[in-house]
Amino acid sequence: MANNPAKVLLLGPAKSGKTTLANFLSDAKDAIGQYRPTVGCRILEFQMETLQPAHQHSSSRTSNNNINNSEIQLWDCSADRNVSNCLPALASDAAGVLLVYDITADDHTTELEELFNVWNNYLELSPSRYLVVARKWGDGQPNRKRTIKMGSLARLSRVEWDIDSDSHRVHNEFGSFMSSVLLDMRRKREEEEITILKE
Ligand SMILES: Nc1nc2c(ncn2[C@@H]2O[C@H](COP(=O)(O)OP(=O)(O)OP(=O)(O)O)[C@@H](O)[C@H]2O)c(=O)[nH]1
Ligand SMILES: [Mg+2]
Repeated sequence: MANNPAKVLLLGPAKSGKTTLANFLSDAKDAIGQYRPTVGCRILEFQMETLQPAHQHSSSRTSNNNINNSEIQLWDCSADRNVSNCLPALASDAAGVLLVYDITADDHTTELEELFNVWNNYLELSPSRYLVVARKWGDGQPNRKRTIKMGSLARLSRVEWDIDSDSHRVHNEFGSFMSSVLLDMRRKREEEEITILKE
């Protein structure tokens, strides 16, 4: 039975590079272009290879990892505050979240933390389903205050992604994140099935 696509939200302040990143990850043409603020939400669907361990009830003690072709749905959300009116609908059934900010922007980590605190109420996801993505491009220098302003984001995994100069690593790290999200989803589904069977 085919699984539904894994829905991943891209959230973050305006001009943090969400759309550029979404285009890059989904292999959309012209990933980097002129700035056009996103209105509402764009959905990009694509397939990617993810690593899934063999079924956990397998009798084999060696870990046979399977390469799966997984359906991913990126929801590239506008930073516009009007979007928060539709927050419950956007948050519904999300499997993972990329929290994106521009590493050179002074105020972005504060904004990102505020966004996280608001969305997290609706999402009810474990910290492993989030990835904080510090976007880098050109020769902009990181905001020096960023480490002391991570606040509640500090307990989430964080990566620095420059798609211009390190595209291979970005793809690999996104693949690892999605593999762990999909594994966690599968575990949760199996736990739910066991609970139903016990009832
Ligand atoms: N060269 C380069 N420029 C980038 C990159 N990411 C973002 N930019 C620049 O930053 C601008 C804004 O990026 P977007 O991806 O549109 O930002 P956004 O977060 O989607 O913005 P909103 O839709 O307003 O929330 C782009 O048009 C580019 O000029 C990148 O990886 N490389
Ligand atoms: Mg955008």
